[in-house]
Amino acid sequence: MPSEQQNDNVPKPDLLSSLLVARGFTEEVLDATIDNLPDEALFANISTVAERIQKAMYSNEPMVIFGHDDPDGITSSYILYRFLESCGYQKHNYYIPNRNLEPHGIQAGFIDFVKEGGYKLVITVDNGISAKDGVEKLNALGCDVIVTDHHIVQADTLPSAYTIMNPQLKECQYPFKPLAGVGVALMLIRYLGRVWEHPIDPASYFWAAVGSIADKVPMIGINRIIVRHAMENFSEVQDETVEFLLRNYKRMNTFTDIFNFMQYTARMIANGREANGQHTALRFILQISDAKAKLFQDLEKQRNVWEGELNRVFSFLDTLSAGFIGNYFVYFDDDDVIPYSLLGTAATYIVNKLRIPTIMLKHHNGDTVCEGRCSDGFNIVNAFSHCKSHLKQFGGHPKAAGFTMNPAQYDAFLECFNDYLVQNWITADSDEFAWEVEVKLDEITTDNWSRLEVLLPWGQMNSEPLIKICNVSRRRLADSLCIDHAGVDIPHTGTGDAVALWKSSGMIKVLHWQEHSPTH
Ligand SMILES: [Mn+2]
Repeated sequence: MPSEQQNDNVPKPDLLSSLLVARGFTEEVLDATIDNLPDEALFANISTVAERIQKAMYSNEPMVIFGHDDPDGITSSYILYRFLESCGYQKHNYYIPNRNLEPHGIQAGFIDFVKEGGYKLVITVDNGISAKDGVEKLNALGCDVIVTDHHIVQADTLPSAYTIMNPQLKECQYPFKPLAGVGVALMLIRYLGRVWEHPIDPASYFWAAVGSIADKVPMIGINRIIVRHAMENFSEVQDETVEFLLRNYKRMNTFTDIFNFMQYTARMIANGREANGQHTALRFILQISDAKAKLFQDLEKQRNVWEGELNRVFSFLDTLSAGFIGNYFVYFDDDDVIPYSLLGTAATYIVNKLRIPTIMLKHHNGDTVCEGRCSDGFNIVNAFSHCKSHLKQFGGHPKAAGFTMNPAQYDAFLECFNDYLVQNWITADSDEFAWEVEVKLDEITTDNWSRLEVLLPWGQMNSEPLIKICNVSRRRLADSLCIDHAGVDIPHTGTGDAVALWKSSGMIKVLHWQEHSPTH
């Protein structure tokens, strides 16, 4: 550190405390552990869920977990499947619908699967809360359906399921609502483990962390406790898949490395969609024999293709949004530039860039499909709810939602959506670089900088700290910290103020540079 010597006696500002204050966090937030988790019995209907699963297990009923083809859905399916297996269940299976082949929800392919397999019980994870028609069809086959989900509850599409576990249910007393689908699945197996006196695999927390990070849930409250627990106990996790993935991964020394590894795992299992309810990523995680390596190769190959696609789409979006001025962003992908499975990712990219509500639409299987994303200050699922008379089906969260609509409804929808925006979205002239803490360079020490790692995991409502470093030159900044090359370029001469993101215990990414005028 450059000025440490002359300033040895001057107390350094406590960056961490300043950030905690800026975020409205108390010290207790940082100290919370899984011992502080609320009682899962507070979930509405959870004892009914447990009794029905127990009945199925005791009478050896064929049962199937109906998941979802994203990392949240895959990890949800996995931890429930593994837990039941560890309890000695022998007749359970899973089905992961492929969004490229079938619309969202319980569709004909799955209903045939249940019929042919003679399944008497279906447990949905990370979906099902609006599968009214699908559940009706399954019931007609004599099959009970337990819905576990975290998406918003809509009265008119609520299924007549055997029972429903969802923190969003009005009658649900569980105090923390924004769990991921895998968070709900984790609370279910924690409850089952407790009432059946059967231990749950500690690796379940790792997978719950991966699914929660991937689903971009707010990284506060219970979500933070789950991920933090998984990070702090990472070295003790005994899991074939984690061990396998680590063999191909760099050394891990810090919590930032563990967090990055979780994100890497999420990106890996975001691939693998197959037909007939199969999924390469779930097969990879479940596989314990040599076949695991082959499945990993398949996923890796798909990830490379996917990342190539992603880069192509991102550079298209850069062109599309260059110089854009407006309150919100609508793009209809008439030319089929963006694959359906990347529509949500594309919308997120625009939101991060322009910080305005964004919807991306395209034709898909005869319908118009849409993915919407937004940042704080707007609620996209409420916007879709406002327009629901024009939609076939919609669902999601305040910051990420999607819908399906009859193409003929496009103009009417857009008018309705616009009405909602005009009334509910005020584009604040917000300073993009609203830093949380302002410091001078010599107030940063290795110590107070690396301590910020206790704020991990990053996510919605707890992002990487944004710090303004005043009156600094490029050389002095580079003497103290590594500068991430992906940030803005800082001139080699002169001084200025840097608005920078905390990237790791020794690294900074400068987002904005304000040069001091030379006359100063
Ligand atoms: Mn989810």
